[in-house]
Amino acid sequence: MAKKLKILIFPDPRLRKVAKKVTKFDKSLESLANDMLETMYIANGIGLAATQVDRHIRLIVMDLSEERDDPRIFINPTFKILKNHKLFEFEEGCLSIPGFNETITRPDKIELTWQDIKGNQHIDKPEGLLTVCIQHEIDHLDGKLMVDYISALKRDRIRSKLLKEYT
Ligand code: GNR
Ligand code: NI
Repeated sequence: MAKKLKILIFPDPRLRKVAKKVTKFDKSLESLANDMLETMYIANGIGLAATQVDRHIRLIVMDLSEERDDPRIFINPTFKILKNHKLFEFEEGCLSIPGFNETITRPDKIELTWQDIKGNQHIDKPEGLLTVCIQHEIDHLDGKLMVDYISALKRDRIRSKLLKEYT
């Protein structure tokens, strides 16, 4: 049975750890991915990185569908920014920074490489929200957060509010 995991909240230092590559595609990986999907659905998120549940491996789950019936798993994801990209602004939210949305600028054209739950390799040029979300999630795996793109003043305000609310 899938289990709900605890999501770390900024400024928890564990959100700054860099995740390690997945090398074993076994039942325990599948079980963690299912627990992360369950956790993401309960939290009404569109994506979740393993870092956010204090598991420091390169695993991401996502569901961008309105119906919440299109679970996707990305393992060891990497991307290249395409030469013809433009910069694109999008208002992002983060389950580890609850209650704060920030407009973040990212490249809009990438080539994405990842492995599935069986370890099979995939490559694609995603469109739209997937492009934004996968960059947000890969940032988590690298210990990076949305608030790293905004001013230190705003970031410190968010930090103190969340510390008061969650600790
Ligand atoms: O649920 C989420 N929504 C979202 C909206 C815009 C850009 C990125 C995201 S990801 C976020 C869930 C989350 O924190 N993933 O790490
Ligand atoms: Ni996030």
